[in-house]
Amino acid sequence: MLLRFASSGLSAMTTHFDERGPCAVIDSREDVPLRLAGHDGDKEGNGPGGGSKYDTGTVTKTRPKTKRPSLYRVLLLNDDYTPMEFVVLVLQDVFNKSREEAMRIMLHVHNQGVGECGIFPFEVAETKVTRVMDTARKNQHPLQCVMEKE
Ligand code: TYC
Repeated sequence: MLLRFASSGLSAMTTHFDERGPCAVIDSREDVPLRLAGHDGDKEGNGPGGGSKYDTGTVTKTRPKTKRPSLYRVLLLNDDYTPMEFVVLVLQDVFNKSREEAMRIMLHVHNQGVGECGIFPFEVAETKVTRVMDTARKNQHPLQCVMEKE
């Protein structure tokens, strides 16, 4: 985001002056690095915000870097023994699917061998896989659930 403010009437800000008068206003309330736009320094030693002839009097605000979490696809695998109804109930319970959607996914897995239950951040995917596997083991079904990086 580009910040450009007049120097008057902004009491919470500090104003930088050079030979041309007020040229930059810095928000002193935030711990965010600020630099003058339009020039990142050069071999003459005019660093960012250093007051070279390239100064535009505009301040840029560097955003803290944010990373989106990696996503993981949770897959259900077919087998010959787990009852269809059990798979449908697991899809409804663990993946919050409607009865109709759960039935559709179960039949897809039954016919194709594998099917997607959802895509989630790592820890959510891991928890769902664990819930499916624990429920299957407790009920002595060989149902398998895995996750893969999207
Ligand atoms: N193939 C199983 C059956 O015929 C049903 C089933 C569907 C099992 C999906 C696992 O992930 C699965 N009883």
